[in-house]
Amino acid sequence: MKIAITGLANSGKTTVFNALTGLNAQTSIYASAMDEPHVGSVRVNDKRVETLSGIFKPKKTTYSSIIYTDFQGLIKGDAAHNRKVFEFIRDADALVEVVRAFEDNSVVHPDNSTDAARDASNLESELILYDLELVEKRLGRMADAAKRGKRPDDQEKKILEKCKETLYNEIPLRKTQFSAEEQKAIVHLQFISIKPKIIVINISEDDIGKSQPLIDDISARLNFDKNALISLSGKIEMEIAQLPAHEADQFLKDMGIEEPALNKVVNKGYELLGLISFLTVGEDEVRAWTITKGMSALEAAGKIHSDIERGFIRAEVVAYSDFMASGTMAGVKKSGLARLEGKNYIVADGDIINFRFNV
Ligand SMILES: Nc1nc2c(ncn2[C@@H]2O[C@H](COP(=O)(O)OP(=O)(O)OP(=O)(O)O)[C@@H](O)[C@H]2O)c(=O)[nH]1
Ligand SMILES: [Mg+2]
Repeated sequence: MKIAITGLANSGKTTVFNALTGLNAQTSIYASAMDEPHVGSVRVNDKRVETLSGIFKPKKTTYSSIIYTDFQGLIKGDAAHNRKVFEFIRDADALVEVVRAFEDNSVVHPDNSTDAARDASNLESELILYDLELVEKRLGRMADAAKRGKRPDDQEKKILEKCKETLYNEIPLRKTQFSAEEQKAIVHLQFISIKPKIIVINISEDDIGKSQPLIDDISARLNFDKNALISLSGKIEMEIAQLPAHEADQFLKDMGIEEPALNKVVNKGYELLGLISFLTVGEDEVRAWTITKGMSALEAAGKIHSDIERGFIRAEVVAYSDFMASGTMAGVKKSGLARLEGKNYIVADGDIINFRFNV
């Protein structure tokens, strides 16, 4: 999964990037002008993988991972600049938008005052404007081609008109229902406002544990899903991410933080994108694989290797909880909790799968 961190200049994007990745990219009180995004890959903590690795003692243990990117800030009303920024994040699966709510006179706010709801609303408008430009360009090209005698693709045109109307009404495409067919027809356009978005409200450390009213206010004013709003102190979370694990735990407790930003963002990301994990175990490797909810056993097999998909015979499936109840594969089989499933079986989160295949 690829997550792009975005937001206005000086909102704390790089600080949050460091908090999420444990890296130490340069932050500054001035707007940065980096040419290339920061990129960091982070493993997705998964207790099940840890536990299974302890049991199977494999040569290798592999967690799922998330790639985070951090780039220049968006600028309100500067479509040319924003276009440049968006070009870098068009292949992201989801956006994490950092919105400043911390007060600090030494850090310049591009609009000269701290107002999280205003900023979040402005950012949403920039996403919408970018997509609208994209749709209009595409429709314009279709019209030109029609003039030259090329028959337009009616299906695509209809979907683009639907997108255009939505965007004109200042509604991001992520709030629109598209059929599977429609999605397929527009996926190549790589819209920005269609991507699932998590808003991170970057609060002052004094406001930790007190930000619910702010979250409620932003959610109401923007008509934005409360479930996809997270508040955290970027500065503190960045400090935590640099500490060794045992010290980090104590620090979190002292600060009254229930869960570090890292976990919150990953959990929300999985939830919004509808992702789940299945597991493979053995002496060689214990591994978590990330897939989309609703995928079949055959598609899951293809995630591992196209040969396994092609030569798919059966999937031996054991639910993680069933495995843990008996502790060994032999035990699970004896109690009849190991299932043989076919191609169309819908994989569940935590399934331990052994694919039988023949190529
Ligand atoms: N007090 C306080 N300062 C913060 C917080 N988060 C970031 N800052 C400070 O704000 C300044 C900007 O932070 P960055 O993380 O560099 O912001 P950015 O969004 O990456 O900025 P650009 O890349 O320039 O757009 C730095 O001096 C940070 O130390 C916070 O939660 N509290
Ligand atoms: Mg930065």
